[in-house]
This record gives sequence, C-alpha cells and structure tokens, in this order.
Amino acid sequence: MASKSSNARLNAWVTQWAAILQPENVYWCDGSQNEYDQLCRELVKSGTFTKLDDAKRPNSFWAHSDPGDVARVEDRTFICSTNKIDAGPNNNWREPNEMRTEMRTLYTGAMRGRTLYVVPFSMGPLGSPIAHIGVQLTDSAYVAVSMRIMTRMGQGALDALGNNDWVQCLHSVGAPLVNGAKDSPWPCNPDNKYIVHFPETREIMSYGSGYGGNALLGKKCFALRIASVMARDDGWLAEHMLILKLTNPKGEFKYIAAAFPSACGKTNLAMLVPTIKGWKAETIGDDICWMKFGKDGQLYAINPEAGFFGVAPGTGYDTNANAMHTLNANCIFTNTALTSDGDVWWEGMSDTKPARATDWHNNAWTPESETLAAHPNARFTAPASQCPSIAPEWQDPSGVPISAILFGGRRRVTQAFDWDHGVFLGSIMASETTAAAGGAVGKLRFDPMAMLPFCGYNMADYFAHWLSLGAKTSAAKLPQIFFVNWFRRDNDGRFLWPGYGENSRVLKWVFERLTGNASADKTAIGFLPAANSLDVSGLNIGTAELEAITSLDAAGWRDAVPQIREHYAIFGDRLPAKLHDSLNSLESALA
Ligand code: O2Y
Ligand code: MN
Repeated sequence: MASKSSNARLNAWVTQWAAILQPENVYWCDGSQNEYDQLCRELVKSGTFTKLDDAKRPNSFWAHSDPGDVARVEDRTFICSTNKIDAGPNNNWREPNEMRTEMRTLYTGAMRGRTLYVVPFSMGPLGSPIAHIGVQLTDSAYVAVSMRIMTRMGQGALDALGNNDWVQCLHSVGAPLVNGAKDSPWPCNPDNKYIVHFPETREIMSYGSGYGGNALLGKKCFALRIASVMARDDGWLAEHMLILKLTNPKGEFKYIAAAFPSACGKTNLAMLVPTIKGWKAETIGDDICWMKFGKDGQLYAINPEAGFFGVAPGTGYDTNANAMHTLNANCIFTNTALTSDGDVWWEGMSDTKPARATDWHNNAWTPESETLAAHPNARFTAPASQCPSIAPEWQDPSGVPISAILFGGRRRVTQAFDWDHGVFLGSIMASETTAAAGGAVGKLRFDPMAMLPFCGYNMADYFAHWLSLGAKTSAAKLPQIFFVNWFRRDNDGRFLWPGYGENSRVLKWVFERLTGNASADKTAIGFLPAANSLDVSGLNIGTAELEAITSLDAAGWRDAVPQIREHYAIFGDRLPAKLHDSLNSLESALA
C-alpha cells in the first residue's frame, strides 16, 4: 500500500471525502504487481472475477456486469459549467451548486461496508510535459485493477504529482453494504447513474455505474471531457484519436492521428497490418491523443493511456491479429462469454463457436442459443505494452510529431485545402450511433471530430479553439488534414472498399501527399486522389467502385448542405463565422 501522499491538500481531500462516503477502510493503491494480484484474488472471492485457465490465458479474468450497466450513459452525463452557454447545446447542463448538493447527498454513506481505494494515476508517461495527474476515489476493486492497466497508476503518479494540483475524480458504484448485506458480483445502481463534470474546477463525480467510461474516470471523463477544457485554456488539443506510425519502404516514417466515432474501428486501424509490400504500421495509441506544441512549432502527441479498453465482438485474427496477440495474458474481459474450458469467446473471434459456454448474462449458452454469447459492447482491458505492433517510442515523454490528422467521415478520401478547411471538414463529420453508448443503434448524427459525446464545453467554442491553433504556428508546421471513409456502401448495401489491412493503401496516399509524391485533383470539397494515385495493385476492385470512392460526389454534397446548415444552426451565433464562410464557399463551388 502506498503511504499517504506528501501533498497535504491531497491528504485533506481524501480525509474530507472519506468522512462523507463513510467507507469501512481507506486503501491507498501503490500500483505494484503484488497489490494487483491481491485485488484480483479478492475479486475472484467476491464473485466479480472468474479466473481463466492459466494454460490458455495466464493471469486473466472474466467478469459479467449487471444487465443495466453495460455502456456509457450519455443521457446521464452532465457538464456543470457556471453558465449554461459554456456547456453548449452538445452537453446536458446542470447548475454546479445544485449538482454539488445533489451529489453530496448521493455520496453520503455511499461507501458503507466497502473499501475506499485511493487511486493516483498519470494520464501519459510519468513526468512527461504533456501528461497530467488525477486521483480517483472509488469503492470498486474492479475499477482499481482496471485503472492499473489503463493508466500509470500508484506511487509513481503520486511522486510525479508532488505538491501540485490534480484532477479530482470521485466514483462510487452507489451500492452501500448495510446491515451485513451480501454483495452482488457487479455492484451498481442501474436506475440512478450520474456522470458529472465540473470543467472550471477540473472535478469529476461519477455515481451508480461500475462500467467502462462511466467508472474508469481517467478515460473519457478526464482525458477527453475535462482535458478538452484544459486544452482550450492552455492552447493544446485533447482529442478522440488513435495515433499511428507509418513507415514507407525507404524507412521514412510519419506519425498520423485519426478521429473516428466510437466503435468505428479505431483499434483495428491503430493495429493495422498493411497489405502493401514494404510498408509498416506501428501503434502509439488507439483511442485518445493529447497534442501540445513543441518548441519547434510542431504538434507533439502522446497517448495518455497505458492500455486498451477495446470492443471484443468483431475482433478476431482475420480483423485484428495484433489485438488478438495482445490479449494472450494479463487481461480482463467484461461481458464476453466464458467457455466451458476456462477461456473467453465472443462473436467474430472465430468461425468455430464453443460447444458450451456461459453467456454475458451468466446463463448457459450453446451455438443453438438464439441470443448473443457476448454483449455487443463487451470489452477487453489489456496492457498496451503487450501489443506486437506497439512502436518502441510509444511512451516517449516528449511525444511524437504529428504530420497528418484524419477525420473518418461518410464521404470520400479528401485532403483539406488548409487548416481552416480541415477544421470545417472535421466539424461536419457524421456517423451512425453504435453500442458503445446506451440508446438506439444505427441512427445518423453529426459527430464533429468524433468528439460530440466527449467535448467538455460548447462545441462552437471548440471549433473556434481549433481555428485559433491554426494561427499559432506556420502553415508548414501544422499537420495536413484529411477526410477518409472506409465504410462507403453501394446501392445494395455492400461495402465498396475492403477495409482492414487494405486501408494501408489510403494511408500510403496520405503519406505520399505529405512527401509530395502523390497527385491529387482540386475539387469543391478538397483534393481528391488523382487517377492511378491510389495504389490498388493486386486488389479486386472494379473501375466503377474506384470511381465511386475517389471522385467528387457533387449531388451528395449538394444534398448535404441544408443538413449541415441545420447542424450549424444548433450553435447559434457562437459558431465561428469562418465555418459559415467555408460552407457558403462549398455551396457556391458545387453550384
Ligand atoms: O465505456 C464504455 O462502455 C465504452 S466507451 C469506449 C471505450 C473505449 C474506447 N472508446 C469508447 C468510446 O465510446 O468512444
Ligand atoms: Mn473511443
């Protein structure tokens, strides 16, 4: 156990909240392997974890959640800025004092009968100038062990904090154990969840859920919602992006960041195995990217996380072999199926289904069952260091210089004219909703820069912040911005592009645009790949399909203009005039 910190304010904060939460014990996590093993043993004893067969998947565990606690809850996520307009139309707003009172009432006695774990953590390599420290108080041992995989957790983070301020993260599953009540394997409060952010004071309060982004507060709550506000205030970017290193056959390399909406293949792209000869892709991060300007005026990025919390269903050796190898040991699997021989399985892992398994509801399952074995949002929690494609510099405290930013949209591969035009393209990204958040799946929504659920302030101001960064350095030092889309379908609903490793062909075009070795045609919407500039050698793709992927869809864009105007109207007069100008220019160019 870590000793109390030498930071007197931190000690006082823990003491003050312990008095309100009333736990049976207070335990400071040191982040050691011994501590992790001990907590996992306790989780096995309490029924939360089932240990997997050590011969198959050493030091790994299976958990299944309460059916009412399976994903992020956007309708219970709040941004409590002093003024409602600062939270913007993209967030649920509550008045901060009112919310503090409500949370304090909920938290009073919320940890009775439980242990309060003090979890110090660093988002980013310890001591990196791009990293920031948080401390989470939680009554969930599952959260404490998950935070050890997902962040640099424990004594090292406390040491890095020193006497400075930290992002205050409070978390309770909201299920006190009173009068000797027996605990459930997945304690939570399914009907009363709150995921609350106070951006001005950098505080997070989470209540009622033990799952993923609701409970591992370093991830979406800190690294995106709170950090986006820190980034606005201090001139940097906290983004929902993977980071990839791409090396060409000559050994030249570039770092690329890419924003895709939740559960749209970021982990697969981050771990892609190129199909084109001589090209190599390596992983820096799969979900979140913090970028700060270096002294040379370039944007340097770190992955603030230390692990992957990836969607299991659909992950297999055919779709993401690197992820599968990452999962060989030391992992936590939540809401997958448990096979009768002590391993895990999910839809899309293999063509052969296990003959017998326990599904994510903890019920007996066979291939004849009419229900899914794994929940669509079932997750693996895995150390990033185990990924075969991890780049050697993935933990470089200085970060890596970003040459290109990709926005994954619904339209064709396009290079923006310049930074401002790239911000315009990012602001009109749209996608279909997925199982990563509760609610309907498959509905179209604008999801600017893939940040709609994660921007901790008014998105109109977020666009203005992006635009302002364009003026901070010379155009030549800014990353080039691209729109990419591997998910286009033909009229029969079939994908036009094979995806997965073949996406390396689009990455090659991006790389060669950066080095001046690929040609493009200037169109109303940006630079599109010129004929023969996209390497499709050896690929079974027809001329019509290729044309549909690489030519200007003027009619589609003309149809989209009124929808974009509607999307922009939501932000009223806070929306930067430059974005209206870009839309007007596009409309004229399409006429
Ligand atoms: O918290 C969850 O249940 C999943 S949300 C998530 C997890 C890992 C990476 N990204 C996401 C997301 O929603 O974008
Ligand atoms: Mn994500």
